Amino acid sequence: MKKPKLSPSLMCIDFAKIEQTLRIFEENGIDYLHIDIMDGEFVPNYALGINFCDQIRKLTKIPLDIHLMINRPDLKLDCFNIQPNEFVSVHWESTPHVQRTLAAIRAEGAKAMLAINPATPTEVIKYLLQDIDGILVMTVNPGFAGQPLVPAMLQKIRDTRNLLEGTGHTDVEIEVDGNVSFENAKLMREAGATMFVGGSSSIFFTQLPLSSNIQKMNAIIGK
Ligand code: S6P
Ligand code: MG
Repeated sequence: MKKPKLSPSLMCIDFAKIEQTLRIFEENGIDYLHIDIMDGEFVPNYALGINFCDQIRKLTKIPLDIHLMINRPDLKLDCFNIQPNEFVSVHWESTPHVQRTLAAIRAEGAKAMLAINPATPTEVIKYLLQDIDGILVMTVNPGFAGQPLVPAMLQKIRDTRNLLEGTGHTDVEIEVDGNVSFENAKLMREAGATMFVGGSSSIFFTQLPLSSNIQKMNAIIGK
């Protein structure tokens, strides 16, 4: 199993403090920056975009973890200026050509991640195991920060871990996204998750300083 990694969701950042927040992330060894791209069609919301990714790349060397919640990502990948070592997630539900899309991400030298909505079974990855560097188990329905965990997702993380172990694909990350609170992160880690998206319920929990939240999260996930 891969070592645990933390990926704060920049959708939840205080935009007035973006540079100082990135410096705190660097000082505290943040692994990736999770960027939610929403098109108002695949999900009922709009969020960050291509320019935002470019701006963040200029401000820090922390690699991006781009979560595409858009219809037909296969037709739009070229717009994203994908860099080597970045993670790019595409939803299984968003294109009939998901294997082709995963291959196109890898062709850029980036890491391909398959995202699955709560109702999508883990088994859809069976014929894609050679094509992925990670699977993104959505633990809420995508579209909004601040939602409660869909409880059955803990079993889904276990099922995904068992599938990877059973097929010898232990080098594939399991990322969890949605209400990865301090309490839930512990359960998700025990279930086999390796990459944790921190949002309003953990990293950006406003009652503690950012660095305290990161350190608390690191301890919980065993970083
Ligand atoms: C949701 C999105 C997520 C959120 C994250 C927020 O559609 O993909 O990445 O930004 O879940 O975290 P929290 O702790 O507010 O659920
Ligand atoms: Mg996300």
